[in-house]
Amino acid sequence: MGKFITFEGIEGSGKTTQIRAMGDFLRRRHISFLVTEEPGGTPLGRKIRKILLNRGTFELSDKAELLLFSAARAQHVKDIIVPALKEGKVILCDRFSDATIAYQGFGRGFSLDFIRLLNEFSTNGIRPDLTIVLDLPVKIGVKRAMERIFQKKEEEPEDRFEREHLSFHEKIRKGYLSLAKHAPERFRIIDALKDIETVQKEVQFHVMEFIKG
Ligand code: Z5A
Repeated sequence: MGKFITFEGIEGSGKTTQIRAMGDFLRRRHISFLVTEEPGGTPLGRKIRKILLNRGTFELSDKAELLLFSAARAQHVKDIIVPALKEGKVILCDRFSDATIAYQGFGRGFSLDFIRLLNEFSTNGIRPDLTIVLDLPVKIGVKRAMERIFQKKEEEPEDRFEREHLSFHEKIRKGYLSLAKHAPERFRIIDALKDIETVQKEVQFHVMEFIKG
């Protein structure tokens, strides 16, 4: 079986940057890996991602949002995660079921028990083996994310969540730290305020320690 590693954190915490660097590191060591993301990772997931992250012209209810993330995850697990695990790959996944607990549970206020049940249903009980949380103050994370969005200059920017109040992002950060506190065997928290190279060294350390196991 492969190894399922997820990267979590508030927006702009550096997940994409670190996953890319970790992929390069594994490639140089000839370790077979797969990079994927949620929402996304499959053709259906990418369509759902557009609905969820672009501002759009219609309102999305909190319930519809929760179910769309779950629908994308169900397809992602079936088409991408399970086959890659069977092939023995190391999976580097940008967000997974913990994101739903953090955003829709701690952030939007849905029952955590209900979300856990929904997560079990959409994942068939598949959970990450290791979860890296990149932690930093929300003001800095949102600033980094907005700068990246402006740099990209997309016609339909993926900024629906970044436009939430800072208090929403504070709840997400607290949510991740609470999840990590309750499952220290799976979570590793990294201070994402440090420079990119220092963060990368810490990510490498935890990932390689886990892989060598
Ligand atoms: N969401 C949800 O609500 N429920 C769910 O179940 C799931 C997701 C799965 C999409 O996630 C949104 O969906 C997300 C939660 C919600 N909310 N939002 N927005 P996403 O992962 O696709 O989007 P994101 O979190 O906004 O990703 P991001 O903005 O791309 O952030 P990132 O990947 O963590 O950061 P980055 O792109 O690597 O870095 C951002 C910028 O900071 C970039 O210019 C870097 O060069 C810079 N950077 C990175 N690291 C550093 C350090 N260490 N120092 C200085 N600058 C840095």
